[in-house]
Amino acid sequence: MPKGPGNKSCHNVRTDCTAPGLRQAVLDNLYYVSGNTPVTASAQDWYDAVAYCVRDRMLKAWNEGIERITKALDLRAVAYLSAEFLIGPQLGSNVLALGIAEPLREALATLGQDLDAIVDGEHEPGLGNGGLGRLAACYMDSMATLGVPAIGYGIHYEFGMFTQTIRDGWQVEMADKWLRQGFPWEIVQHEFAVEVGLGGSTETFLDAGGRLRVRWNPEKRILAVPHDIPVIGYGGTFCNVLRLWSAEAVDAFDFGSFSSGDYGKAVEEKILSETISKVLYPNDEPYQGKVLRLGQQYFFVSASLRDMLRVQQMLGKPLDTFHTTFAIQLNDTHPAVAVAELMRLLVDGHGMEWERAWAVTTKCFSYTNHTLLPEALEKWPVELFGGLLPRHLEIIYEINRRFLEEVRAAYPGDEGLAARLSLIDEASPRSVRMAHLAVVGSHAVNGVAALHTELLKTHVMQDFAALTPQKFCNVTNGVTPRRFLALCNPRLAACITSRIGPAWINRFEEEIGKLEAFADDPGFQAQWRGIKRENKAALSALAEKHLGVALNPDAVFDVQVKRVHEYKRQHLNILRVIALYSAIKRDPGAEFSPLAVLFGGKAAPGYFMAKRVIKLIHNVAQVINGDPDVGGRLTVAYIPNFNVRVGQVVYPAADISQQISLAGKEASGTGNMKFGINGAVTMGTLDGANVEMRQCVGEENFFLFGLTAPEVVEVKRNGYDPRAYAATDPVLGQALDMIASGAFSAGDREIFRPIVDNLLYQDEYMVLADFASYMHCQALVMEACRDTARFTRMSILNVARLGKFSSDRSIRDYCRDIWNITPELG
Ligand code: AZC
Repeated sequence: MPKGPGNKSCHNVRTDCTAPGLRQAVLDNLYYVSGNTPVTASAQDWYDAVAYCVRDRMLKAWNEGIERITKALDLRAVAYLSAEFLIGPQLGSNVLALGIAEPLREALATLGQDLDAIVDGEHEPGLGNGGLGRLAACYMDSMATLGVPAIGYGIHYEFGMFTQTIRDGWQVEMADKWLRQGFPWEIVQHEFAVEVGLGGSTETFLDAGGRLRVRWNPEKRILAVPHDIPVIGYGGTFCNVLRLWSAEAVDAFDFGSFSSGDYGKAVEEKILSETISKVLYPNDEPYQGKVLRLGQQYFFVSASLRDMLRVQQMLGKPLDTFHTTFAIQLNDTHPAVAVAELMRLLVDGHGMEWERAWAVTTKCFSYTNHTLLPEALEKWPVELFGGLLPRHLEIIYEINRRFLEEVRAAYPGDEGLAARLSLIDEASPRSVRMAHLAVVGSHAVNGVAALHTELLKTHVMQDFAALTPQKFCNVTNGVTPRRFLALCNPRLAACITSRIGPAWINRFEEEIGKLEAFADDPGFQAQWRGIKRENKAALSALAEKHLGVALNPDAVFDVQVKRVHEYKRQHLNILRVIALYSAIKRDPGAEFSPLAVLFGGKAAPGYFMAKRVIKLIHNVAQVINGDPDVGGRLTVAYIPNFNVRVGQVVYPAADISQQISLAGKEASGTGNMKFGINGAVTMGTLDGANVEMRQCVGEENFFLFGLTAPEVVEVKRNGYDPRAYAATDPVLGQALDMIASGAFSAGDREIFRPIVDNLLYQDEYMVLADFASYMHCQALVMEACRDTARFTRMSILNVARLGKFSSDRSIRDYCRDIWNITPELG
């Protein structure tokens, strides 16, 4: 185990990491922080007491981290700008990083408390939608573990991702009041609050030197208050900060209005201002052009850049070396307005010449694209944009004017090209293309998997790639092996450590391959299977408790957890389940190895089709689980409110991981990696990072099906007709008929008609085209699962060969190829 601060013998109640020292610290916190004794303390009081005790032990590294960034003149830090950070529960991962689980467990046991129960009781901050937000959190973990100085900048949403409840099979959204009980991990830094302007107009004036300058007079000002969350690296010695901004009124209370009896008006300003950071927009891929959303984006970006400039000035460094202090990563286009804001701050705020400011800006920024779906690329109507950010619109026009001048010089006469590359889409309504702003304002642009980057270069951003090929590069996503193996799967982690030692935890790519030597060892295999079975039993117990569904731990656990979206094709999965059900019904006596098919994931509240798919899955589950002919051999369950915490129970329990998006649609996927490193074998298409995972694990250890990305294009070009597939494949035809005829809706033929009609007449994501191949693959999976030794070997090799998919490797790639930073800890 790593040396945490606790291995030093020290008797300070805030730093001592021995069991007696931790016990005293918890008791002190209980008494002095929550005003309780062990007799009166509630579960929440115990949690807080333990959390503050753990936080204290992070503060040495934390303070050193802040000093590092604000004192070292020659240091380049990453500023990771992201509208989402899905950080997950904090207590367990911080205890792991500090290496104090054992003494803390012992200390709590002497107080009659169970560490695991306290860890399980945490309400996680759901400050992200899905993959993009969780990736940002994995990267924060890896940067701290590798010793890359970094600040994560984002939004302190009062309400995070909604809580999903299920009523009669339908998704019902509830507000996520994650702050209701307080959040012990954050430190509010009022002294670093900054004012952010919105709206208003611009004017020109001559400065003292006689130069024409522009001034923005915002109509409104909002206070951005930083909330700092420590992100400690594994080993407990290096700590970065996640700085999340909340919006407050500059003047929270208008005494004049109050005195004249207008109580509403007295607090109006407060209410309006706080709206900015009130709630996370719950749409993942398709964006919504809402003015509040642009307000949120600008709010956190402006506050963050001003925070960075404050550091630059504190260091006493000139502004034109700003890029040597910060490498600013734009996580998708959500923070792309930063390009215009930095130009405004340098040019308007500090009187820098445009060319110099532009050179600094483009050396600072780099941009990660996370999607190939055209509807997900943000575009803001010019009128809306200019109403909220009039000065930024002018700056974007000027950036565009200069940029198009270069384009026209390089490709004279090609006006079509200029129109395609322009930062402004001239189609009605005229709008600002945020992805174009991000590309033009950055020195590097990356996709998140090899296939995705290739498709970006050859399709979505073809013209930019031709113009500036040197900007484009790939950084395949990764996940942190700390949270997604060491923490969430302690049994497997201990088993791995017993064979290859503990170095895999922070040297996953280098070490985990050593496991391969044991892939055929019968003793090791038996141990491996035993652990998987225990993990499945743990998930079954949860399903029984919360859903009343009994899952057989001896069944194959086949899982699809992710946002519900048509391109991810949960409906393909449920069609397969229906086909398997029909096969059992046709011949109930035939042999059928037990299979549990599990789903989980949230749908955007306004996404009609996705919500209906959730309902369909529930209805199918009800029929199948209750059918005596099936006799429990096939079970279907929907795990509600999928989030990081639930994921930590689900990934370790899966035998089969469903990664079945239509090829060319999923940028990378990261759930695929989380399942894989917990020993699940992937059943998937050649999409996103699946392609590279398959290369690593070997094709014999991956269940492949479906069209490839070029084949998808080809079939579409020739005129894709989904009905032809339904007509010629009786298994598919029957599955669709069953849904249409009301077999899963008590005879109601209307409720699922939109799904069936959409599949038959449109099927944009080609579910029907891939169905037969999926069914064939299913048969191969079942056959492989029956051969336990073979399947266990596949499972072990999936873990052993996925070293590349550690987010540590991704961060090293960013450091080397994009940020030009050398990690301090390897
Ligand atoms: C996701 C992509 O869909 C997924 O393929 C990728 O693995 C992940 O980003 C991380 O790169 N995109 C989103 O989650 N997008 C939003 C807006 O949430």
